[in-house]
Amino acid sequence: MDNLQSHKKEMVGIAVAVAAIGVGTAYYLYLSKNTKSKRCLDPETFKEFKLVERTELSHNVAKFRFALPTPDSVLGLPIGQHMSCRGKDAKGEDVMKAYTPTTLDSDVGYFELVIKMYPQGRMSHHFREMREGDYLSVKGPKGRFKYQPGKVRAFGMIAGGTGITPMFQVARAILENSSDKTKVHLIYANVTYDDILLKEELDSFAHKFPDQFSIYYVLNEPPKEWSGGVGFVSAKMIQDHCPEPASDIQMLRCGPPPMNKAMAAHLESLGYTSQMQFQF
Ligand SMILES: Cc1cc2nc3c(=O)[nH]c(=O)nc-3n(C[C@H](O)[C@H](O)[C@H](O)COP(=O)(O)OP(=O)(O)OC[C@H]3O[C@@H](n4cnc5c(N)ncnc54)[C@H](O)[C@@H]3O)c2cc1C
Ligand SMILES: *[C@@H]1O[C@H](CO)[C@@H](O)[C@H](O)[C@H]1NC(C)=O
Ligand SMILES: CC(=O)N[C@H]1CO[C@H](CO)[C@@H](O)[C@@H]1O
Repeated sequence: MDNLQSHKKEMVGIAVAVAAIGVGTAYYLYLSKNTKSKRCLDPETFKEFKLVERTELSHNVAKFRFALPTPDSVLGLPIGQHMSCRGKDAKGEDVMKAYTPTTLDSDVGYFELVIKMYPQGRMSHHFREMREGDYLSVKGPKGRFKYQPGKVRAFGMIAGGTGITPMFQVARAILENSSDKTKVHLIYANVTYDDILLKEELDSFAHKFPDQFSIYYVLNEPPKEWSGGVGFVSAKMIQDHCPEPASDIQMLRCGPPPMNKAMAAHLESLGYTSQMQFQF
């Protein structure tokens, strides 16, 4: 009797243990499947993504939406990092350039690139020729920048032309997280008014988050009515529109090489140390 009882108990115990292991394993598989299969980028090999929608934003700028393999996939790109896109130039030769999506991993099932296509640009040619249904080769993530909420009190950002895309991504991540109080002060330089990318989105950030986000546009060739800056970004503009040098702020730069060089010199002259700066 006693033996039988304890035997029964033992059997129940084993059954419970087996069930627990089964549930645990299933849960583990479920978790790992859901985290692994959802991330699509691979730093070692190019992956192909299908262009599902192309929207012209101006005569030489278009927004490209690419589908991820499943509707619940996420790209898996850390905020502020970029990826390498590979294509063919006008001569049919391989070309590879860096791009930062304007979307985040909170956008599930797709990612978007906003691309400015230069008449003589090599990768520009590839994007100009891309049609819905075509595939783009992408590898990543790339880049040293890693955004962590609360690491700095404020960002100053100086962008030129398409250099806006990494800034946009960081700003979006901050502003869409209501518990992230980091401030963002952006200076955005371009040649003409029509060159300004993502203007509607940027203006809506400034409107929705007036205490957290500010933007100052600078144009080489401003329209007649213009309240922003004129010419190149000057040290005075940085002083007036960005946080003062301090150990808990960071200045981010992304623009064409001559502009980055000029901005680095301005920042140094204003007393920003190299630890307070980052170039994408
Ligand atoms: C981190 C990072 C993120 C980027 N994200 C984006 C993005 O989201 N969208 C995007 O469109 N680009 C982005 N770029 C720029 C992109 O990598 C390419 O430099 C750009 O698309 C031009 O490549 P291309 O091969 O067409 O031109 P190239 O063959 O390299 O250049 C051809 C001609 O275009 C001119 N040109 C090239 N780049 C510029 C420029 N920036 N300003 C003015 N003239 C230029 C050159 O003077 C040259 O005459 C990013 C760059 C970096 C470093
Ligand atoms: C939002 O911000 C808080 C506080 O800064 C941070 O702890 C949290 O990880 C952020 N959430 C996301 C999704 O990044
Ligand atoms: C794409 C584009 O127009 N880029 C320009 C925007 O303005 C900055 C600053 O004037 C230039 O350096 C970029 O080349």
